[in-house]
Amino acid sequence: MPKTNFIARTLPAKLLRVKMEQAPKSIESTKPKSRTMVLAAIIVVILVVVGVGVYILYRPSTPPPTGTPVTIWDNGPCSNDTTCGFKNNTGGSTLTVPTGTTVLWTNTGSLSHTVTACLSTNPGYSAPGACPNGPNSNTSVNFDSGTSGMIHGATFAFTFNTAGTYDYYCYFHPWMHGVIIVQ
Ligand SMILES: [Cu+2]
Repeated sequence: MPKTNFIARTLPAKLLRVKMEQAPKSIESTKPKSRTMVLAAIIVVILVVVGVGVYILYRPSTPPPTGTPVTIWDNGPCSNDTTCGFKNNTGGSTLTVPTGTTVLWTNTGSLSHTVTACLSTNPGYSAPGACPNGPNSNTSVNFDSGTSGMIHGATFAFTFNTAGTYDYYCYFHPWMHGVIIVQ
């Protein structure tokens, strides 16, 4: 009787010990592998992010266009000439430059705008108020940024090689006026 008792008590204990010894082994053998994989993935992600960052910082970029600046601005709605327009460095809408000057318009507003010379062949010329002074006297000089419009941050450059007075407007907002006087 005591013998069978001994076996009955010790066998489950032995089995339990074996199970307890095996269980941690199987966990320990899988953990380092998954940790290594996660670490490798993190390192790859970091390398990719750093690589892209270095590329963006040091890639050869095209130089920004240069010229005498004119700002295209708006206060949102652009419903009349007090909420949007063209202005030079001194705040006026008329810019006087010597012959051969490149003028660079930059749209700082939130809306799309255009720089369109007052010539009867240009789109929007006949819109009420677009060109109150009529067409420019020198009809051979034309500049137009296009009816697709200049979005925020877009620039448009034109070099004035012929003396004269050049009125222009915005195709979308014909009450936006500017003048370039080339001397
Ligand atoms: Cu406009």
